[in-house]
Amino acid sequence: MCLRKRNSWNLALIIFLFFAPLISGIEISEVEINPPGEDSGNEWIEFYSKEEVDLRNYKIINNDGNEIFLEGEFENYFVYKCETQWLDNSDEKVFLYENNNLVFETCLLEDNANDRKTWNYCSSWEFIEGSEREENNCESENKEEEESEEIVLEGEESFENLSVDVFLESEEEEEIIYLSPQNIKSSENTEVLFESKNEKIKKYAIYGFALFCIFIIVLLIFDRR
Ligand SMILES: [Ca+2]
Ligand SMILES: [Ca+2]
Ligand SMILES: [Ca+2]
Repeated sequence: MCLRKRNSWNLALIIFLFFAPLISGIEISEVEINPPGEDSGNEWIEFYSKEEVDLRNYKIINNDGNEIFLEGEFENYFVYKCETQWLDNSDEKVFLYENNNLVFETCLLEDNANDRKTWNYCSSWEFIEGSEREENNCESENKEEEESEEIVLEGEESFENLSVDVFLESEEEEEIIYLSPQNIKSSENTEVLFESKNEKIKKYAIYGFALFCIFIIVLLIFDRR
């Protein structure tokens, strides 16, 4: 029993160690490899994490294999300023490790612009205007938002058009119901049938009354005899 429990704990630990790097929430969100002017001391790497992260177990490695150990705690955005020239302006890449497990890596970076444009990560990497310690202003995400807004607006418009069409059609149908010759015919037919029924009832009443009178007369004749 005890052995089975220990095996279960070992299995859970193995699964956790296997998936731990995948469930790490921290990511490299922006990189400035070629800031305006002098690069040395002005390059920076922005990190993003929704949850609070202790950076003690994290390190970054560039494409030349140079390591920098991180420290401190942060939530949302954190920017690491390189003390020296650490990021090349071409054929560069930044790897993020937690306990020697690779948890994130950038695309291959190149920047010959020597301006405030930086590499931003959203659903993919984009070379756009920098947003240090702020949410990235990715064009792809803006497009997606605009497209989804357009779809919603189109949907609303088509629904409004549809509802107006249905309303108009229903109004037309109502008119047709009141004005159609068939309807007029059917109402006439109903009146004719109603009249003929009344006439029949009247006739039966007259016949009944006549028979009743004949019956009374016959009774009187037999009574006199
Ligand atoms: Ca550089
Ligand atoms: Ca520069
Ligand atoms: Ca940013």
